[in-house]
Amino acid sequence: MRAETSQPLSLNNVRVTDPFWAREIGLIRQAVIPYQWKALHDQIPDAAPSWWAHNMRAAARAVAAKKAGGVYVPTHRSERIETLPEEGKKPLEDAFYGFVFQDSDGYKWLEAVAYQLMIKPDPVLQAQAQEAVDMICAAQEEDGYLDTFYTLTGRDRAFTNLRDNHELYCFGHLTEAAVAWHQATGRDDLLNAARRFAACIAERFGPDKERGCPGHEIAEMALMRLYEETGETRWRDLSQFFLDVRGTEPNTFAVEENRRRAEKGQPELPTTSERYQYHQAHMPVREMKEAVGHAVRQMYLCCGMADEARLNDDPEMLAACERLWQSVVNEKLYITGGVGGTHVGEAFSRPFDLPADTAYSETCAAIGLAFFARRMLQLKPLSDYADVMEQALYNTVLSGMALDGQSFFYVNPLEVDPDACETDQRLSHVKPIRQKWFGCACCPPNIARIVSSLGQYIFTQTQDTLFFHLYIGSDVTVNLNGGKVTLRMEADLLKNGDVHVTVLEGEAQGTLAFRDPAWAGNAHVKIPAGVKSWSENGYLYAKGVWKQGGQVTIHFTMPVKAVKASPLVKEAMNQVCFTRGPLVFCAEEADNGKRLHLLRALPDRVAEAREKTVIIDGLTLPAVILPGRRVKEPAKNAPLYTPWTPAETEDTEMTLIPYFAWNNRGKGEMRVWLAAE
Ligand code: FUB
Ligand code: ZN
Repeated sequence: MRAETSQPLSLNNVRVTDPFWAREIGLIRQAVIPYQWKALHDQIPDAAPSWWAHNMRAAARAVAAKKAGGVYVPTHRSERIETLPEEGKKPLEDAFYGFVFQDSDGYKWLEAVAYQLMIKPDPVLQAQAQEAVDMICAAQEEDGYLDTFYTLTGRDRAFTNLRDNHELYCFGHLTEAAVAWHQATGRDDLLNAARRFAACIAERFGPDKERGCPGHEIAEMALMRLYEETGETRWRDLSQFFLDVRGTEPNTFAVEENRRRAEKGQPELPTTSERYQYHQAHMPVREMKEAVGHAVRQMYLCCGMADEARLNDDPEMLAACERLWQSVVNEKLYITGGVGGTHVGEAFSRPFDLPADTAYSETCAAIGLAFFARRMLQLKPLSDYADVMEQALYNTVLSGMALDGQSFFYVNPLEVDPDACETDQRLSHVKPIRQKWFGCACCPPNIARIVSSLGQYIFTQTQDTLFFHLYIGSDVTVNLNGGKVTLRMEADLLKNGDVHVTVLEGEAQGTLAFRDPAWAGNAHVKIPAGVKSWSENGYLYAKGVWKQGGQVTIHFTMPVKAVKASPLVKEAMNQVCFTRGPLVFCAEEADNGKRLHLLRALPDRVAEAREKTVIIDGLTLPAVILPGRRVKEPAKNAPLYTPWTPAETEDTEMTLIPYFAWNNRGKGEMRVWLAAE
């Protein structure tokens, strides 16, 4: 028998009280969700339109016309990934606009709302979400099909381009939203819509039916979630089918592509491994060793694989997950918890290729990594997984959103020079300021859903054990071995490493397991008398009877640290990054002037670091002051090359702020890696 796996807690049972994260969750509720609702309705001035509400309403009209017995003739048929109104012309009421996966923006919004409703009921917000649910349900075709792109551009071509056209991706996001909505409200309207679409998909694809799998993964984990919510094993089996058919011969994407080529009278093409790496379809998933291709796709695939390993008790799949995890964290992870070293294909690059200025590091990819880490934690409580989850959450996930929640980064580089971004085509993917919205707006609503569901990353539990994976202040109610207790965790890692856990009420016999973070120095731990404790895999286990007043106190030392990358990371050679606890710091022009590359950090003197606070956008944040040097600027018209002499430097002090907070004081340079002297 394998060890028991753990489960995230219902958000009804976790109330995040952490000074920093409670604000973030509240910001999502008060600012981001209303803002995104406007975006879905194209009401943000000067921002790229979303087309979400437009497409849903148009599809609902098409569906109504079909139901009324009419024949719906699309005003324009399209195979394109993105369709836009003809220049200078008014958008057609019944045409699909935007990217083929536009439906998913609203599904993600709805999922975030559902989590927020679990945290705190709100009839007004729920009514708004119900409006979205009704719009979605109205766009569902009679046979369960639900994808506005094909409904509006030619339903006869549905499921013929799984590789590029994202209908299984939209299905996945619909299902994730539907489960969350069901859990939040008890309503099964959206859940039934998801089940009907799932049934429509299962009618066509499966072991004895057509072979096919999603070109952009997510349906795999969504189906597993649908199975967990409904107990209907057919969804688990469909997920497993999608996982196991991927990358097997004949490659389903090659079959599709060749069919399309044949329709156009073009010759068949052989499958190329490189072409299919982008979709992780270059080999069977159980044989995979290296994270490759489009980073979000790879991370979402890993999530589906980890769910399959857990729900089918599948050691072969678990081993594949572990290999992919090692590939990411040992060779392809930015220190900011981001992944995806190249904008070409929004993809993982080769091992150790982690450029700072041309980085892609899409916000969604870091979110996908956090999803994967949580799933690995469910399978095995190893602190390494939680370390990476925390690294992604505190750095790249947060950097994806401005402190006021009204603008967003898609790409999260570790070095920015605005002049270069604005003039150099090689950096055209790097935006020097956060954007109000995007034509391809996958990231902003993804931030909303992960931050709103943070409680499911802080804790997981088995029947006996409550795991504290993240030290984020929260009140949590949990049932251990039949006894119910409410615990209060007080923590504020932006300030210090002190953690107090107190039993507020109830009594239970069981185990509390506290992660020992990789960033922590020696921990001082106090547990109640009579509680037995031991350490295992980076967790401190404390087993005993937990009753009112019982307390655990942990003090993690959290000094500022100087960190270097493996010498195999060419881009970070002789450079240093400063961290404190889970936070990665960066230098910004606002504090340190222009030409940040002239700064020389002094890692040997890191003990002299002084902590201070800065107020950015009304928020008090930790900052660090470090001794450093600055290379003197050359005289005007100095020659480009001169005989070598040591650089002339002068003493300076560098002020560093948390990476996630950069670019909240206007446009300016930023660097995470600083030249080390
Ligand atoms: O394809 C859907 C989403 O759009 C991906 O996850 C992002 O990387 C962006 O390409
Ligand atoms: Zn994204």
